[in-house]
Amino acid sequence: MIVRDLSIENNTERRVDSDGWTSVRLLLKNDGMGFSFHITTIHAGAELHMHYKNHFESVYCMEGTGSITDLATGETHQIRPGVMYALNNHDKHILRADAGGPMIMACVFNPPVTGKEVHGPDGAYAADTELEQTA
Ligand code: 9YT
Repeated sequence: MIVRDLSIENNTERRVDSDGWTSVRLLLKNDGMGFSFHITTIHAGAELHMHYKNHFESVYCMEGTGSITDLATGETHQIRPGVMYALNNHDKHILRADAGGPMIMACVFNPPVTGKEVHGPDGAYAADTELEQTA
């Protein structure tokens, strides 16, 4: 069994700070679960352009409000606590947190994130090359 406390892991190398977001990666690839699990804070007013070409991601909003735009359809969905979105088609998207405060999200990635990934210029995380080599 693995038991971890966000308030403790927030002060370890599991915490990643990037442009517009902070994430604590509570489960990573080396935990052997087949997915990674993150608690991510989208900073107030941030607008993030993302495209996880190499991963599926599901996100559940726990706190805060904002929106997500599906760039394939142009459709914008409001996000508030209780709303989940799943990027089941590696959907290119824009995630925005309202200016009034941050959004706090629980995120799952398949395949799991390995560690310190931040977005490349294309909005993606690199593929897990170890996986590709063994596939
Ligand atoms: C909401 C969202 O896009 N989460 C992505 C996970 C986070 N940026 C991370 O831990 O890499």
